Amino acid sequence: MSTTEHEDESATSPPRLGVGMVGYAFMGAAHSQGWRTAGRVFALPLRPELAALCGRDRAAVGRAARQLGWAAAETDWRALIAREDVDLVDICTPGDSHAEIAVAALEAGKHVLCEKPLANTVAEAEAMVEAARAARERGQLAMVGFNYRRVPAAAFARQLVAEGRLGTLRHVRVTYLQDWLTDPASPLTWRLDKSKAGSGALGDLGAHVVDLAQYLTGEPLVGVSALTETFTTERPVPEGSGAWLGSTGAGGRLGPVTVDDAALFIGRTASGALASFEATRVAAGRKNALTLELNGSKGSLSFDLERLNELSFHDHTEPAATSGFRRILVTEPEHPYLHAWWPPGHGLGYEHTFVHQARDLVHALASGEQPVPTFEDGLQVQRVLAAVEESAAKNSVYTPVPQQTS
Ligand code: SOE
Repeated sequence: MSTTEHEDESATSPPRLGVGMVGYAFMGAAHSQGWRTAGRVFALPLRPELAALCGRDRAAVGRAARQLGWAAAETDWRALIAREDVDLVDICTPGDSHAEIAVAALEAGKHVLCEKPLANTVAEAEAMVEAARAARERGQLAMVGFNYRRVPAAAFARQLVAEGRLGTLRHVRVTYLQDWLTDPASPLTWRLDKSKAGSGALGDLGAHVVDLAQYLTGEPLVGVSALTETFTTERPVPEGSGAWLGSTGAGGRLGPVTVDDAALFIGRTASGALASFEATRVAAGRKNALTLELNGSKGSLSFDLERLNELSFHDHTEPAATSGFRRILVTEPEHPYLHAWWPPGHGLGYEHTFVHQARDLVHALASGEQPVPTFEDGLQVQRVLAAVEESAAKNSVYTPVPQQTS
């Protein structure tokens, strides 16, 4: 890794930023990685300290704290946010507790990072935005964790769009495909329970791609039309919870799945580009396939999360005979975040997005500038998800009818 980030550092250590985190499963582990690593790679104006980790099970949270590098463990999130050594509360719990914890933490004077989706409902997200606005007046900051904005290739794609290299945008084409629910015997975890998760593939994966589409285009989605489906309506009730997607051994009892397995929707951006989205957790063979293509009057971009060090770019202003999609290896020091990492060609991965997220947030906290994505951005995504659900519920699908021959 490059040493240049550290060369400017003065001998004195930067002031500490005490982080307290609620939740320690998949996202908690990913955020921990970010907090642990950011200050070792980037020269940060504040020194993140992993002060305390919170979870309900005393033994399990103690084990997780030791494994993930947290100094202390708490079993009550209210005790966590009351701690004097915690300046920022990082929320990595299922969506049903985001609003309550975030609002309480902001009211207690803490900064907040909240994992996506911001909340389970628009009403909750609105309350969070209100609390964040009031806290902003007091100098506290809040950010939502859409980590894929921090893939260097995605951040670079945003730069190219903002510079006008694509011209007027016409198409936004996005998919986010996973397959961990393909097997009907896959257990009924919290991610399949509407009261906990808000929605299924829609909120879990669709939220990411809606945010990414809005971030890359710089425009909100202004209208959507959707189909959703739950292919497996009952699944075995799990006997224990697993570290990643909760897939530990399941018992014989079946319980109802109350969320979508898949969501398909189309939409329009504010400037009139047509957008299409597909989010599913039952696309056999697709592990974490987030693909994105933008087509504009001057060029196109395409990206695949399973090849996240690459970005394909077609410059339509070049002579037709030699133009075409070029693969850009996004590992140069000029690319976003890459100056602090490895020499060109030595790529990054999924976990680095959380390091970049922690880095950007620390810089914002030190400068007092509002970090992005804001809670307002999270609310906008939530509104799109709600519109998708409303459209799908109306099921306004037209049946092809044979032409009348007289
Ligand atoms: C599960 O589908 C999941 O962990 C999502 O919840 C994350 O947000 C995504 O980054 C990876 O997949």
